[in-house]
Amino acid sequence: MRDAPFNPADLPHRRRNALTGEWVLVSPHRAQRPWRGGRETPPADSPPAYDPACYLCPGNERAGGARNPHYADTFVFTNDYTALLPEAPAADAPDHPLLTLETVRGVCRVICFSPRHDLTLARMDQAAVRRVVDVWIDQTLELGRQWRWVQVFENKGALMGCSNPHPHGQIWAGDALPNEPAREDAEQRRYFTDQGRPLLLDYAQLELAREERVVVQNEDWLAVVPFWAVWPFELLLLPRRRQIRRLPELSDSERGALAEILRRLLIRYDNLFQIDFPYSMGWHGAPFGDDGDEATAHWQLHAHFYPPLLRSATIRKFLVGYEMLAEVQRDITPEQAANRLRAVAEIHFAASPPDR
Ligand code: H2U
Ligand code: ZN
Repeated sequence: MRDAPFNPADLPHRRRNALTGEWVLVSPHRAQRPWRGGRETPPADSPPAYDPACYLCPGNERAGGARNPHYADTFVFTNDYTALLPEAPAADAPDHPLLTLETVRGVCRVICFSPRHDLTLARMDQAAVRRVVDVWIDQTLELGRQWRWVQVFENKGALMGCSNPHPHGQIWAGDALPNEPAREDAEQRRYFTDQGRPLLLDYAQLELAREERVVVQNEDWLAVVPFWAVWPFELLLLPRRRQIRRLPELSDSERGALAEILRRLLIRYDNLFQIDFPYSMGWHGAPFGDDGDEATAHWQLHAHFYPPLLRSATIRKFLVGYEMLAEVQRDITPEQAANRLRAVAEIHFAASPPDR
């Protein structure tokens, strides 16, 4: 045993997340362990195309009394329960270094992806997904004029704590740089200083050359289960051709290619366990306010997809115990997860079979 070569597909090891500097414990030998824990209830029947009780459907009333317009494709509004407020007085200087606190200002918005209550991004056609891409870009451009960090994200599925199946995402924009992008900023900057190239542009080339973890690709984008993935079927979506610091820098054809690859990867997600696959996804790009090419030379735009499911539609992964107290851990390797996502079709399982 001692002389056998180390095989990371069989033996415990740790991988370093090059984007955050954090380590993940990988325990592939454990993937076959029996499961006696809880099961999620199987997903309910598909919702109606219009739900009179839904606060996101066209024409309906929201909390606080505002009424949605009869929108035809996308619709953006200020969150009625906003987590950030645009105006706040400056906080007093902390009176003890252990009790540090600062004022934060910002805005929260909700984006309806479609007037149809029963759709998801995976079930929308490419033109409709492209309209969502355009809204993400327009909102990022507008909010980036005022706020340092613009977080575009989608929380999908009851498993992710999403309250409503109506296809929607959110944007929170504020004047602070939050933890995750702050770590990514530091690690990308460090790599750029050492290597002279953006970390994620090098990473995209490396993954395209190795092919082990690539799930989908087109002329402008690739999606991989990252080498350092924590969530079983986590994906990282990256530009492959050139440095793109933020969403608004995408060309028309890169936007179209983005809509195409998004649909393909989300259909694969749904097909994996034949359900509307739950996840949190969101975009990271260079913070605003760091202007000039030099200040953002280390940044590459990317999206993260974090799905909570482990090995079936009903078994979810929890980050608890060792993971809360020591470090995060996964069982199946990222390479095995990429194989499984590559093995499923790119035609949605719910799509009716073609006429013959
Ligand atoms: P989820 O994506 O987590 O389900 O959140 C939907 C958002 O919609 C949530 O942030 C907001 C909630 O505050 N909301 C409104 O803005 N108006 C409403 O009438 C209900 C929910
Ligand atoms: Zn609805």
